[in-house]
Amino acid sequence: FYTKTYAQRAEAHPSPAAKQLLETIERKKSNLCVSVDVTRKADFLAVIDFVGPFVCLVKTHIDIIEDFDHDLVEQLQVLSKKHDFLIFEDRKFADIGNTVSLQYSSGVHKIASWSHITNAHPVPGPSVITGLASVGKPLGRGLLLLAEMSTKGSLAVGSYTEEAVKMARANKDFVIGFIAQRRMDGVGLADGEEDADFLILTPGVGLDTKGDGMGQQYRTPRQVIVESGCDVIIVGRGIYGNPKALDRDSVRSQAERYMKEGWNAYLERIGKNN
Ligand code: UP6
Repeated sequence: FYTKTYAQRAEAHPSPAAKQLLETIERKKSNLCVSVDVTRKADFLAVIDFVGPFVCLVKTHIDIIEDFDHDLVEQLQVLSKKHDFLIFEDRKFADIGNTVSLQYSSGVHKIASWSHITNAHPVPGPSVITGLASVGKPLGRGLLLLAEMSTKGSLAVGSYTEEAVKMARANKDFVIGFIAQRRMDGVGLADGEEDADFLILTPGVGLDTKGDGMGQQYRTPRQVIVESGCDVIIVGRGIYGNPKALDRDSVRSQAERYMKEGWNAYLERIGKNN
């Protein structure tokens, strides 16, 4: 799948959530996902409105918002339609099936009702997928497994990563891909087994710094898309900077800059660079 276009993959993809994301990427010519990790509702909605034209996906951590209310979700959905992007709640579920199904469907945030995509740590085993699928599959949602992490000293390596990929292949009716640092095609594949087209969404992307002093490690869009074969770059602070000093023009120009870097890297990867 490394050299296939997003459009070719969209056409062939069996999952409605993956197809929707691939089609959005192709339509907007953007493989950029912005991670909006700010704690005030007004800032959250402002950043999303600024970056909206440049992204295929907006990633949220809904539980960090101090003044969360139902109106926030409604406005997020309005922005998603206005700017044509999907929503990914980065909840990183990691409990038994019954608990994650409740965390996903209920509580204050009711994530499944508005988030097209969410993710889970594979650490509990396949039951975490079964629990989330019981809620999300009927709604046409998709799940990403955290096969690797961007942080220094991550334990999600080696056989853990390989088992995560096998778990995904056994549940490809709901798992659409991975949070990972590289393509997973062929990882842990049995003899004669056919691989699935898993999407690779990659955090730890920044053009101006190598880390954040708290374990985060950054690579460039080109390293991620061309050298490691990932499909979507996830950028947070590299785009919105200091949430206490949000500046519309600078947020927009950074988003545009990352969008262009990500798209040019993709064109290079599929051999269409001039
Ligand atoms: N994230 C990572 N690394 C992972 C998984 N998730 O950084 O392996 C998430 C973080 C944050 C975003 O929770 O929301 O991606 C990265 O933000 P940054 O670009 O500001 O570092």
